[in-house]
Amino acid sequence: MKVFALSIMAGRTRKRRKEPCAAIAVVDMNGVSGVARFYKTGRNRVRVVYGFTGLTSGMHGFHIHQYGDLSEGCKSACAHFNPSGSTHGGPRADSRHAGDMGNISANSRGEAKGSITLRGISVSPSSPLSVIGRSIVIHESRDDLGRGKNAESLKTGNAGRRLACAVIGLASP
Ligand SMILES: [Cu+2]
Ligand SMILES: [Zn+2]
Repeated sequence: MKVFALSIMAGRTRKRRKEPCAAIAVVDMNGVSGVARFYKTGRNRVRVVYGFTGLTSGMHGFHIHQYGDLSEGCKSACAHFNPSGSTHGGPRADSRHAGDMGNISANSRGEAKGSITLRGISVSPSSPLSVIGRSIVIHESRDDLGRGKNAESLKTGNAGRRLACAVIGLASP
């Protein structure tokens, strides 16, 4: 009976154990702060869990940009991470940059919390789709997800100025 109870408990523990966080980006810039954590959920599938404060209320474009180079602020992170050479889109669109994460939505207190699952990226450092060493950028304006009917929409989603950014690094286990 004792053994039976213990094995049930062990099973529960296993079920509840979370996948370790593989990568992390810590934002602290222009009054915006918070963290985005990256979890592997499948082959080239990653779940991003984020929480930020210090935003203006409303929608803000949220992307993985190509480089983790912040030597000139968020500008030197360059364009959206786009290993497939596609046009810009929303996170669930067929045609999208791998780094397109859509928008985060901040409440009246300037807090944005949520999660999103992305296809076409990896948290394995050796993968050509790896996001390690790249950066996340939070924009001033809403990302139109490529539906803005102009050239810029298919490049940047017209998300405007780069408010804050952070390098994506390996998370400590
Ligand atoms: Cu961006
Ligand atoms: Zn994009």
